[in-house]
Amino acid sequence: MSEEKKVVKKAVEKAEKVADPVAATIDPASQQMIRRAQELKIDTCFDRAVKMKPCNIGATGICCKNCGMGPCRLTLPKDYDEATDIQTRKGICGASANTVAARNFIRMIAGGAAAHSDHGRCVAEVFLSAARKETDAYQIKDTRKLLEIAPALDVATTVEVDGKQVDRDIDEIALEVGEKAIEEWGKPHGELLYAKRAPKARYELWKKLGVVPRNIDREIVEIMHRTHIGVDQDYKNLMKQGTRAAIADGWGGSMLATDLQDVLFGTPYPLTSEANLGVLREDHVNLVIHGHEPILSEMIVVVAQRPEIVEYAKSKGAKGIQLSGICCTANEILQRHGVPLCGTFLQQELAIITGAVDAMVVDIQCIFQNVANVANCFHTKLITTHPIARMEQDNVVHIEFDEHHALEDAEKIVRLAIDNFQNRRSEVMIPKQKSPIVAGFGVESVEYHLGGTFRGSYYTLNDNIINGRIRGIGGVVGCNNARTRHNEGHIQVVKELIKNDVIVLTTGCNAIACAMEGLLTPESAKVYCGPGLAEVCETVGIPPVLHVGSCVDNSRILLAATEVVKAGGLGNDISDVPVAGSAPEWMSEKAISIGHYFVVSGVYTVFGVNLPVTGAPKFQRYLFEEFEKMYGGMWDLEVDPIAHAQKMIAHIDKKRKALGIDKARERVLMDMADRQRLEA
Ligand code: BF8
Repeated sequence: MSEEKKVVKKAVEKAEKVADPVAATIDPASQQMIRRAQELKIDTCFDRAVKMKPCNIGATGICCKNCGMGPCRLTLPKDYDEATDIQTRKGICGASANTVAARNFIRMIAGGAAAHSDHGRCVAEVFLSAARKETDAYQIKDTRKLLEIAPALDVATTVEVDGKQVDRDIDEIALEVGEKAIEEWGKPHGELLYAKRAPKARYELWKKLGVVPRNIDREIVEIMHRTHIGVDQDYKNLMKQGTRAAIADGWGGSMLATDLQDVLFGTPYPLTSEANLGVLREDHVNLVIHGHEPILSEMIVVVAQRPEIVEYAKSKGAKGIQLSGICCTANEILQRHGVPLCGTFLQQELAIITGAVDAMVVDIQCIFQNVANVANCFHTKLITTHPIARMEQDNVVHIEFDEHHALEDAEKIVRLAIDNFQNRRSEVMIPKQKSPIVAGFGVESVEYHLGGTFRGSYYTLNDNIINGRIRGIGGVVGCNNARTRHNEGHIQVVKELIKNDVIVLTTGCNAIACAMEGLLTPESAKVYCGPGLAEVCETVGIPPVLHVGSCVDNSRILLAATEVVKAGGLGNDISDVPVAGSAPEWMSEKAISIGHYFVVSGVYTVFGVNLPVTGAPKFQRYLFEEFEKMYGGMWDLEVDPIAHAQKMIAHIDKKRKALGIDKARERVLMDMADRQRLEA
């Protein structure tokens, strides 16, 4: 065979390689859609992951492409010797593997913090417009939450009149909150105001270590400066800046996004809904909302409920309008309106492959460019809406969304979806799988459910941790990753935790995975939990896995942990509490930023899949071991989901022992024979 023929044969073989649906995902609905895509010869991320092998040098964190002399690949030698590594393994400029891995790592933090924080900035701008009454579409809805966050932004809620303190005008407070909030991104002096929302001991530790952020943008910019060729060449100093930027994300941009969204759109309280591709309805106009900022999706929810719009849909032959969500926008409109979850990050192409999606509207983050190619194979209109997130394909419609005419823009989008209903051209195939869920927990509703209106604190949660019914708290979050079986890691980690009496707080795509698996129902407690957690869930009527929102809402987990500290009995800082974090299937830079702000807030945090640090063992040890000495929290990597959960449980037990509450749990876990012996 000629060389040319060999090349063509290889290319054909490569092109024909497709994913095994069962190996690709644990979800039967997704398996069905992957098969359907393959029949239709439409490639999905699952097929592309089979065809494209990852670069092992990049994946282990030791490829430097920060200047034009590289990329320099600092492959880990078989005879790696830490003593000589710094002299023998270096880039053209001399950068060591530790420097390269740390630079890459904090650039990921910068990317993630920028994404969350730019989202937060956009919300703050809309908030300010609403406070100034420049827009009718957005109003200050949750005044209770406004009054709660105002003091943290140094905004007074009362004013002195005739020697007495009286309530200040709510519009005035909102305006000042908006102005103060927006300053957090770029103020020239002072420090991030929300840093003081952390437990006092944590804030003081950050102060001592010099990592309290100055403002949000500055910390991100400084990462880009320090990682430029020839600037910071000390992995410890690089990580110090990575830490400052991560705190600016978790306790800054993300926390402000969550708070201001709650004030504008309402603080979530538990509600019921459904999850998975089966929420699409053949006889309805299906409009799928995908992305992250609720600024757009909130308006679509409003417009889609208007009677004249529903009538318009009926005039086109549909029975109504079915909204559903993908990715974190899904979590946002679920937690405030009960709009069902259509799927996770890896299901975005699969939703269109059902043939039932009349329009998919996207804003920012986690949107595959390939959704445009998939949409082109169907009648689906793909609509981009954000000036910073457009697509090159010709079939994409761009309707730029502007808060000043938000409702008009939303109406244009909904009508486009309705008008497209009659254009369905291929056979519709909607998987039947969907699971009932209870979602919409927040710091406030956890307090209500586990503390009651009488106490109004985290006392009951703490009490159940102290008496051992609840062993500890797991924050399990993050993405899906096409390099690992979709949802398998998420579900195995969460099931192992709840089986061992660890209550789980979840966000992001982990929350959607748990929803699809039926873990977000109070009934699941009886099936999957250990006896202690099952008893608490049954008594209080909550699921063992609490959906606390989207990825920016990981800030809710930080504040919940802070409330646990404040309620007393479990130490003085987050690092004392029996809590552990996890992202079993992470893939985004946002996940790295989240992981790092969990770690430096005092939480032991385990990631699955891989971490781009393993090519620089000394740097890896710094993150995995030495961070614990400084921050009380540290990174870890564990690919096996059961071992992953067990490591979290071991950490939780270590904290229980340090608090002197390990004995209480041994008592709780007496079996029936033990009890009978005692009674006798
Ligand atoms: O912000 S969990 S895949 S959707 S990055 Fe993206 Fe990851 Fe999903 Fe939400 Ni978060």
